[in-house]
Order: sequence, then C-alpha cells, then structure tokens
Amino acid sequence: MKLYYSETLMPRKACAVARHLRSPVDFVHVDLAAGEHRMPAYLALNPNAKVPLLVEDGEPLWESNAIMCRLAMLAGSDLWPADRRQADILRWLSWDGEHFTRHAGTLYFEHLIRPRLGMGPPDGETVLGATRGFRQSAAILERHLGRRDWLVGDRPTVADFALAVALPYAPDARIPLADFPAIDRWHDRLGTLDGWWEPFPGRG
Ligand SMILES: N[C@@H](CCC(=O)N[C@@H](CS)C(=O)NCC(=O)O)C(=O)O
Repeated sequence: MKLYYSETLMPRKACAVARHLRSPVDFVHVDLAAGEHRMPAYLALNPNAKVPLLVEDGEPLWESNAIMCRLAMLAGSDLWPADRRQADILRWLSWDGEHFTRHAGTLYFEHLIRPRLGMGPPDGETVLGATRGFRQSAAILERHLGRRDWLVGDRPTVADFALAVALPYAPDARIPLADFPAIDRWHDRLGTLDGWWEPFPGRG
C-alpha cells in the first residue's frame, strides 16, 4: 500500500493517522514545487492532481478524509467506529470542509505557502475574511468542546484528526486560537497521541 503525500495540510491528516495506527504503508513523497502531481502517471491515479493519495492493491483512493477512514478500517480501529457514530463524524467532516478548516486552511496558505512558493505577501482582504470566518466557526466548535474531550463520543476519531489539522501551524499561520481555550486544550490532548506532532516520515 502506498501513501502519496507532501508536507502540506491535507496530506498531514492521512499521514498522522497512518503513523498513529502504524499502518503498513510505503510513504511516497510528491514534490509539488516540481510539479510531480501533474505528471501523467500521477494523474492516472488522481485526476485532481492533489495529495494525499492512497493506492491499495492497485486501487487509488483520493480525498484525505476517505483515506483516514480506510486506514482506520484496515486497522480495525475505533478512529472510524462501525456504528452510528459514523454519522456524527461525517457531520463534523462535512462542516469542517465548509467552515473551520476552510478558513484555517486559507490562513495557512496565505501566511505559510505563499511565501514558500514565492507568491508574494499575504492578501490582506483574504486574510481578513478568513480570520472572520475562522472566528465564527471556532465559536461553534468552542461551545461543543467546552463540554467534552473529543468531538464524537469519548474517544478520538478521524474527525479530531481532520478538524485540528491546521492547529499545529496556528502561531505562524496567525490562526487566532487565544480566544478559544477549549479548542486549545483539545489540541493539547491531540498532541499526546502518537503521530500527531511527527506525521511525516523523515526524508534523509
Ligand atoms: N479535498 C482534498 C484536497 C487536497 C489538496 O488540496 N491538496 C493540496 C495540498 S494540501 C494539493 O495537492 N495541492 C496541489 C495543487 O493544488 O497544485 C483532500 O482533502 O484530499
């Protein structure tokens, strides 16, 4: 099984879960700056030209959330529990893509990726809109986490790995966490899990 990744946000979810579960994957680094994700051989596996990508028995699976779930299924892990909690997890994953990590991801892109790719300084309007959007969605998450340790049930699931994915970059990405102490504490809890802080394999 091969897990194609780069050291960026969405692959971080799949890599952290793979490391956490000690999944038997071969990590394959994709150099986005060199355009490796736009090569015909890669496009044949993922026509979206994006990472991450999991290839299992020759079958490609793209989308980071689907990959986390598949890795958990293969490991028989409760990160993707085989019961009604799945609907709740899907609720948070869907919400995350539209709200929380959508805005946090924009701040990550503006402050970290733009400079890395030589695309110039962050766009002020975009940063303003994303900061406002982040605060609105963070307020909802803050209320939810004020009453519990994990997003769904009493154990971590793929939903926690997904929603918190931008938080390790919060200081540099100027993600305003200081006003959201329950989110901050939840992120500290995630930090105690194997794989969270070192999701990517060393590349010698
Ligand atoms: N919805 C996809 C998004 C994947 C994605 O946007 N990946 C970025 C890296 S974080 C990428 O491959 N960017 C390369 C490009 O757009 O050229 C997922 O969650 O897997």
